[in-house]
Amino acid sequence: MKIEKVDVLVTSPGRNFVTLRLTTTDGVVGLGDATLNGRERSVESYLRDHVAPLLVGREAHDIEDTWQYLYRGAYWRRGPVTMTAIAAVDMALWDIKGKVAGLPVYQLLGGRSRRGALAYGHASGSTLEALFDSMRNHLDEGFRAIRVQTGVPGLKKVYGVGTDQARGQKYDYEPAGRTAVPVEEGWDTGFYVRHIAGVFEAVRAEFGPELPLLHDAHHRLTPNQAAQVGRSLEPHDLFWLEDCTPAENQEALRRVRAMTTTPLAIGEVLNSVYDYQTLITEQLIDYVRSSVTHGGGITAMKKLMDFAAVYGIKSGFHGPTDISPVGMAAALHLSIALHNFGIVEYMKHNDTTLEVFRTSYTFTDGLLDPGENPGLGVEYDEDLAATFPYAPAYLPVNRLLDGTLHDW
Ligand code: CS2
Ligand code: MG
Repeated sequence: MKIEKVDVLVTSPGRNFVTLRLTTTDGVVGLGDATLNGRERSVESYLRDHVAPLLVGREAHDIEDTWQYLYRGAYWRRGPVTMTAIAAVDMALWDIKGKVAGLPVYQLLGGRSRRGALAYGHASGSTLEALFDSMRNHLDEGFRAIRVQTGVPGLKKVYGVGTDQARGQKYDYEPAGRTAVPVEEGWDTGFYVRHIAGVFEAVRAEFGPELPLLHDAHHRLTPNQAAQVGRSLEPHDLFWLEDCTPAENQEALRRVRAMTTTPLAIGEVLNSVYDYQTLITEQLIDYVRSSVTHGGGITAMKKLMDFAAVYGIKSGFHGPTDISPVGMAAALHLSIALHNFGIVEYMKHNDTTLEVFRTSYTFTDGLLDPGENPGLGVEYDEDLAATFPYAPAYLPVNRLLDGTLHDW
């Protein structure tokens, strides 16, 4: 069974997505997610101009060899564009293999290790009152673990804090702004460091000691600041503190790790096992945050998680709305199969996205399940998708209040 046709579909049903569709000589269709938020066209070109011509005529069943062919064969390795493109091919081939076998992909990865994958939702509010409202909405929706982000006094807007919604309304936001150039936000780490422990103290007082709480610091802290924040959060027993320092410096985590027992998660901007080598062998983190979409696909993420398992490190795959439902499904098949699963992020896609991408995964009592459909279990409505044309959108840029460009 050969790969016969390669389509790269760039559309915007609810937000921008890049979808790879492979069709085999037997007419089996496989889907892969190739969305790289704010840099969508680069992956589209990589796939269309440099990968598609190499795929036509290849054996569709040879997933490992195709992965190595695209990774080693290209000479140029790693990086978000390359790894997202390879991931999309990998996912589509697993989708095809599952459909041919008549099995959901998780069965091909070793079968089920748990009843469902614990998912965390995103609660946020510009004030404590709005945050509590958002948390109650999430609890009502069935979430059993919640990420908490808030406004910071003195700062106009903070990334990851959605527009406050009245109780009962759907909480939804698209972090990428549809503007010609990125929106710029102002930041002061001191304001944040002085504020954050009080937020979690108030949350624990309101919601009790048991609810798993997560928090994302978005690469904004120095190792010392991260250690200080981690220590100040210890009494509030976080499930994890995410991306406390810029992720590319693995050694920075040594100091943070030595100073605090708050569990650490890192990696949504990392895309290969080599980015984790020090983090894993020195046990500097507790959770791997990469997505299947940006981490080279199911094949690569399974190997990364098997390496992490040796050191007792668990998965916490990135699952924001800029991972398409295809990427989300791939993450769920892997999450159900892995022994060292920890948690998975789940920012529900909006209705428009879910009309175009028809999914078979379910969310019940706080647990996600990939479903039993053969393959990844996602169908793409090309005609409907074509009615939502791509429009450039950017993530915001973060500057200190004096104008210096800052990490985020
Ligand atoms: C965030 C994301 O989900 C998360 O933890 O960090 O909002 C992230 O910034 C975006 O997915 C980037 O595209
Ligand atoms: Mg994050």
